[in-house]
Amino acid sequence: MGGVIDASATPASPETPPNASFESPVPSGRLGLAVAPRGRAVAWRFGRSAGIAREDGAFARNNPTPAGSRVAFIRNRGHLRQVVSLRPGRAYAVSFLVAQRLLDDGTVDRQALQVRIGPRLIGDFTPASTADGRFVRFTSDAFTVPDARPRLLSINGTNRKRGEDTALVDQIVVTG
Ligand SMILES: [Ca+2]
Repeated sequence: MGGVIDASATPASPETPPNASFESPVPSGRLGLAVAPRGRAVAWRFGRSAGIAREDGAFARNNPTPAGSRVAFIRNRGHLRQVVSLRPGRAYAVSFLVAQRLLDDGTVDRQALQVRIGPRLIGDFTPASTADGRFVRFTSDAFTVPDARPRLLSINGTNRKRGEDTALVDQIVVTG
């Protein structure tokens, strides 16, 4: 399973899920992290080691936020999910901006992520570890669904190399 990473690709006719840029809520506190926030405006459901990071907070301050001032973080085996409605028979892909967390000492994390629609794997990749912490666009494998039933879109941390690993995600769109 692959998907491609291409910084120049612009998604065609994107469908944007609510809170796709993770601007809500604004994390408070010294760390600037909202761990597994809940609520209507949040739209996403997070596992307990995932949530929203403020641009000047502990997890995102060395990565230039590409859209707005907040991003999602997926630490270790954390995940985020949202139910999406898709039309049967149409070719879709999931696309988002992603970066490995750049730490204060200049080292870069190597979190690997899996992207799924329901149980189906549509992307399994390790985002590029960029020295300047910039985000690149990931686009999943194309997929179709057989019926109009709502489906769970999820991005899951794998923490394959163990230790401490965090990836940052922003601007999720479903193209089709
Ligand atoms: Ca954002």
